[in-house]
Amino acid sequence: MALIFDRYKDRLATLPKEKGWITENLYMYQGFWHQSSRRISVETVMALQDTFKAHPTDIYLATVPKSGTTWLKALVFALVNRNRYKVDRFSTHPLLVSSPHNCLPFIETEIFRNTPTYVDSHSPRLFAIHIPYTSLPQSILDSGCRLVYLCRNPKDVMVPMFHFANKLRDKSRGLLTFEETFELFSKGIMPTGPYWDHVKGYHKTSLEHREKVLFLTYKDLKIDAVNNVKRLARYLGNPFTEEEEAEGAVEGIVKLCSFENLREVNKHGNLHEDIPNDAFFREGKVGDWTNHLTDEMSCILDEITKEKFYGISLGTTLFIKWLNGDSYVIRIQVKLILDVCFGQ
Ligand code: PAP
Repeated sequence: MALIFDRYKDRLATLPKEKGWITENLYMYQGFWHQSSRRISVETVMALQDTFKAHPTDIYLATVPKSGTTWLKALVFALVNRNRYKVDRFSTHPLLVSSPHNCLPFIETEIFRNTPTYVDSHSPRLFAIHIPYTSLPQSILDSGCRLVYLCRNPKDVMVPMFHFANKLRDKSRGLLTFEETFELFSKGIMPTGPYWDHVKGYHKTSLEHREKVLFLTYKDLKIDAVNNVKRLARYLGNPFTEEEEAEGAVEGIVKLCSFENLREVNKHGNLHEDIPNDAFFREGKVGDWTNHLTDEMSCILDEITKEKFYGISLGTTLFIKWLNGDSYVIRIQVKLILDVCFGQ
């Protein structure tokens, strides 16, 4: 790790910085804030941009941190590997003994291994990323591979990020207060933030090139996991057969990856950088922000969200409508703003 950090230290020194959540500082690179000297960091983004080679069969799961990454990792790992790890024999399933983060790694953390799994893993290669769309390595953009984006209400992203950061922060720096967190988040200052710009990058591509990005929301997954897992499977070119559906394969995967089940499996042990496995499981609900944000904070975030999303959605909607005369896109846009601003 030290070698990679050292390679980019001169570039790091030129970047604007701000107060960090977990690490001391966040650095602005290509319009987004990143941590430094950690596995998921600005140095990793630079290193991947310089060296990473994507394959057309790759699958990338992209999220703003705390949007449901762990859940999406589990679902996609279970569905893509369902012939290898049968739905009727879950007792031997890797997700029953290991964290979803071990089963399906972040590409950012792979670069630090002696033999990254992307060097010799079989197809399709599955990776998660927190990298904003506009900072993705060019080879991912050019390869024709598939991306799945999971979006969560910003207020429901800020709250888990607040708890997670305070768990991981160096205690000598003191804990973040909720007010400080709100201030940073609403200014867009969080790891891989601004939240809104991250969502917009992937959302825009999902409208313009539906084959490139499947855009899902945490709330939709919560409301109807079965149909969204089927949708995921179709998008990934691996739809469930009628026989599988009749045997309850989809329900089996949803159950295996449920919050309760994964939380139980991950009660103990640590991931890299001494992050406890259980730090990725807190409430697992839609709308827990109502227990944390004041009405005023909620209104401010709703205003920012409306302003940020309305601008692009209108432009993109008109563009797409002009292309294919399709009112479906308008419905998706309105739904996105409603879900993301007011979804509980
Ligand atoms: P990451 O981006 O750092 O990997 P991520 O998994 O996105 O973290 O965030 C954890 C959130 O997902 C937690 O939300 P909460 O704090 O609001 O509860 C966690 O509880 C939630 N989560 C984890 N697994 C599941 C699951 N199986 N179903 C629903 N939510 C889940």
